[in-house]
Amino acid sequence: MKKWIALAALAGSAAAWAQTEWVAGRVVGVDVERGRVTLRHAPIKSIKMAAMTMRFKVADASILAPYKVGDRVRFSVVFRDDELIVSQMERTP
Ligand SMILES: [Cu+2]
Repeated sequence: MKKWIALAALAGSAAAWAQTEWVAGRVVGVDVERGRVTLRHAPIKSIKMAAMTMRFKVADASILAPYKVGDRVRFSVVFRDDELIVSQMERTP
């Protein structure tokens, strides 16, 4: 049973990885110390979230270092321990 659950989890994460949804956003606030970024983001279809401005936790606070308010970005989110976090982010023109 345990083995089955582990396999299902693996399959699930592989599928999620294959379908990474990049979401357009604009940086509204950066808190490197707390590993949080506030983004005004486009709808996130995979989790049925409408466009809004919200604060996200990031997977690794160091990814925030190069960003400042006003930057245009694209990012992807994942659920980790029941929490929505930004796993990847990059600047867009
Ligand atoms: Cu949101």
